[in-house]
Amino acid sequence: MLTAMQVQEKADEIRMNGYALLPNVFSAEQIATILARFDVLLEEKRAKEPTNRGANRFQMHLPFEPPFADALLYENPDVLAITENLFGPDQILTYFASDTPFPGSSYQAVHLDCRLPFPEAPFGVPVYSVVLNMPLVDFTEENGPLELWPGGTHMIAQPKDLERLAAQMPSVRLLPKAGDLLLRDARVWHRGTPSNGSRSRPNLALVYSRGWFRFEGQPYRMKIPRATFAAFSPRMKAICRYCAILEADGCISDVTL
Ligand SMILES: O=C(O)CCC(=O)C(=O)O
Repeated sequence: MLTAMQVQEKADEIRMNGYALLPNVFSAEQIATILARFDVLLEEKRAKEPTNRGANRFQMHLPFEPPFADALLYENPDVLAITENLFGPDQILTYFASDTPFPGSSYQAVHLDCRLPFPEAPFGVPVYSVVLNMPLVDFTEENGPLELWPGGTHMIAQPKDLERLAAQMPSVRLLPKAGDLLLRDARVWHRGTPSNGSRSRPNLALVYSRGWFRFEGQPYRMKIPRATFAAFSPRMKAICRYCAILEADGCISDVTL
């Protein structure tokens, strides 16, 4: 567990730089179990659907079930302490998915993961949405690491010529290890890079936001099995209040608290 001072430091890193790393959260055994199941699901998807994030790159929603739905991931005390420091007590979890380049993938366009509440304003507002990434393999220079533009891109208006500006600004290619967690402000400019690795490079993604923030144009809703939701802590139930409940018969219901 992080100390109160460490939580403050990590939250401030996100405020200032746009991201922070939490090293060694998951063991090699836990990662191996998650990766084995992940590879099966993604191969099934690849066999029946075209790529949905450019050449040899897949976005895939994850079922809220083991081994993915592990409280160490979705209710991680350090992560929630950091997001609570950033957001205040009211936060929501609305996204549980993954991004995976395969060898032969190319550069993505530089992008933000959420819209800006005041797009016309020349300056940013405090952090309101954070992506939690969980690499399932070590990121290396070869396997298409995530490239970020830290140092303030989350705090400015979204320029029309994002790609041109990004080319003039310093970026970092993050190389977290499998088992580490990455927290990044959803506004930070970023892109996936080309992979020449020996296998795919899965990166799980969860999104936590202030209670009032909504992603637009997302028909997708996280579905949590009824029994899993019933076993949640009161805090986690509130965090998941905009998710859907997956009933035993496959029907979907709204959450009632
Ligand atoms: O490469 C990654 O892990 C993230 C990719 C990404 O930003 C996206 O697909 O929107």
